[in-house]
Amino acid sequence: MKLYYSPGACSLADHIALHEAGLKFDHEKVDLKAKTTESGGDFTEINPKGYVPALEVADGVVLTENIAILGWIADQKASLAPAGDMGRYWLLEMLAFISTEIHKSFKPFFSGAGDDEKAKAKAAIEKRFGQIADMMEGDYLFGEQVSVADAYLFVMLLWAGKTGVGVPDDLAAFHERMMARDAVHTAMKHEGLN
Ligand SMILES: N[C@@H](CCC(=O)N[C@@H](CS)C(=O)NCC(=O)O)C(=O)O
Repeated sequence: MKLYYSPGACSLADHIALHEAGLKFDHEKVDLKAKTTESGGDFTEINPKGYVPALEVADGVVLTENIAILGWIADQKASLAPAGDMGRYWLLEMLAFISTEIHKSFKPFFSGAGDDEKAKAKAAIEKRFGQIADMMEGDYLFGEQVSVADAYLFVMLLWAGKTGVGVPDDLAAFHERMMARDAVHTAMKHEGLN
């Protein structure tokens, strides 16, 4: 199994989740501008969409999209999703919310947009952070057990720190809890982010 990633990008969520799941995997860094892999390969042959994350789960079987990859990782370790008949759907609901309402809203900060667009994005993300803080059921999104969605939310909070997006106190405390986890430390160290 191999994770294609870029340091500090959304692929960090998958990187953390793979460690939380205790899975063995290789990593390969991707140059997102050149669309090349660290070993000199053409990344668009791995993921024709040209973005990370991509997870090669078996020879020639490549899964892309955070929602799908994080869902797959949760299927490898049951505790990384909420329990019960509806657990899988609560997880998908949360991953979709983070992906479409938070992750994508950061685009103006990374695409050289003007101040107006950035201010609108900041307000939109802060509103969503307020909503997700209200959804937290305990130390983590679904209670006392970390889930793959927590890894995704953690990366969004890292980006908030870099872009000046405000974070409610509950999420700042969650960020600190996540920073203390071995899986987070290991993934960040590997990506050169410590
Ligand atoms: N729809 C994708 C988007 C992934 C994405 O936004 N990847 C960014 C890094 S966080 C990227 O690789 N951007 C480079 C590019 O699009 O060329 C997903 O949710 O996984």
